[in-house]
Amino acid sequence: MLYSVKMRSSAGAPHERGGRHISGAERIVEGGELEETAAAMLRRARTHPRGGADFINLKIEAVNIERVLYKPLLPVTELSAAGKEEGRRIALEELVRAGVTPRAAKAGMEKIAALAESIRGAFLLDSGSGERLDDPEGSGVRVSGMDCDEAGEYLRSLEARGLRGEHIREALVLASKAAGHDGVAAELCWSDDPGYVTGYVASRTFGYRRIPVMKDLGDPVGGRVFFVNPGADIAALIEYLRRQTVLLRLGR
Ligand code: WAQ
Ligand code: MG
Repeated sequence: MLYSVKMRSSAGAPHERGGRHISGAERIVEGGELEETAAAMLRRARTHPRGGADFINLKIEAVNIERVLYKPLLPVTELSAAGKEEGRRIALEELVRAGVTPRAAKAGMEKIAALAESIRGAFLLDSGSGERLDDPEGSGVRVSGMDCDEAGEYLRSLEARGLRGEHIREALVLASKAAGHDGVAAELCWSDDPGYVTGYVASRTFGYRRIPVMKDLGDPVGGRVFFVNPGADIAALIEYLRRQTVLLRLGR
């Protein structure tokens, strides 16, 4: 039996009553891993760099195994950039190489760069025109319902290359799920953690292309953009990103 385990934590009040978001996490695990997984999430909520949580919501649901899709984890490539300007220039080049028009790539970059504070989800932009496709007043599309299968093998392969930590694991799983949908041409992302300046461009064709600097150290604003192929069924894509359970595997 597989279970989805989701945690979200906040300070001051629960999220729905205006509390400040502290951290969130989700995993899909076997029954035997439930306790360990839940304990690790509680620890994370209580000792997060953004502060300790006053409210922790932990939700555990059985997953219908017949509805699970399996997709490949994207291969990871590390690019180099000396600073934020170079990082962003490289990201634009990578997006264009993945089939996004220069105009849409620029629009996506500006969407994130113009945020006064981070929003919860990802912008969906047309990969040709750069027009926003999700609710223009909304806080973006939140991707959920994914984890990696055979996590040990996957983690060891990344760690062997010096790539460790929750940021990479979570971002690679999210990017791999999104790239597994035919409607997604590419993704642009950088972290909202003030101390974490790394970002990436991901696509099915070129994989997860890691860019070491995408913003200034201390900047608490990050974001995500999915560039959507013209003609894609937007409602179906949003449903896939939000709710379809996807397990990511090495190489297949
Ligand atoms: N679905 C959609 N958008 C999301 C989600 C989600 N589940 N989680 C976060 N976002 C959006 C939201 O706007 C955040 O502000 C923004 O993305 C950044 O989220 O070393 O840490 O979780 O290879 O801060 C990338 C580099 C790290 C990792 C990304 O993103 C590496 C990161 P964060
Ligand atoms: Mg973050």
